[in-house]
Amino acid sequence: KEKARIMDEKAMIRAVTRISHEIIEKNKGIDNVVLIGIKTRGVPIANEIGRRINAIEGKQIQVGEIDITLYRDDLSKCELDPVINGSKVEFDINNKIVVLVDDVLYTGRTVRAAMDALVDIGRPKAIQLAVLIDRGHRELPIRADYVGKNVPTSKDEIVSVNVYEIDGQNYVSINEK
Ligand code: 3GP
Ligand code: 5GP
Ligand code: MG
Repeated sequence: KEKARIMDEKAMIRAVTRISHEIIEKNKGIDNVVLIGIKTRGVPIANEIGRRINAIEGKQIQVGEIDITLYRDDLSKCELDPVINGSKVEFDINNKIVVLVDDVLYTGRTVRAAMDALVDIGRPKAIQLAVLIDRGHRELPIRADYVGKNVPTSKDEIVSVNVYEIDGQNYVSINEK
């Protein structure tokens, strides 16, 4: 059940545009930078950041994707264990600045698993993290370098991120579990 719309399409576009500029500024250009979206909704967000960076810088940034699946090993506790399910990174990440992109940052366990997968396929110069929404409740010492919107939530709430490519609309809402 929807409780509140926290971002409309315009707000999402502005946030993604700002993050794109921040990635370029922090890294003094994008010559050594690649983007990797975390499935599912991190991928269209990474692609959109990529399109914006290409338009701003006038050159192509490489975009890959990584699939982290959440295994529910204890249904009663709803504990989710993120495992690496696959990746589509068709370029070398050695000595690159890899910007991981996800829709929502919560416990940080998915990002930790993604970093595990990355160091298995190469040795990045650095790993940075961009998320559309940071909803708090971290369980690991992980933070994002680029945040679309900080959204304080209770653990009973769900942040519903809708992206055009998957959901047919662009907006973010807070829903009751
Ligand atoms: P995503 O793959 O697009 O990120 O975790 C699987 C899906 O469930 C995610 O889609 C996410 O959108 C959605 N989801 C909604 N609320 C939660 C939550 O509280 N925890 C997790 N792990 N996923 C959630
Ligand atoms: P983590 O808890 O590992 O940080 O997040 C787990 C995964 O589920 C991430 O891909 C994250 O995007 C997603 N996720 C966690 N909480 C939410 C939420 O409230 N809404 C949505 N849409 N995704 C979430
Ligand atoms: Mg996600």
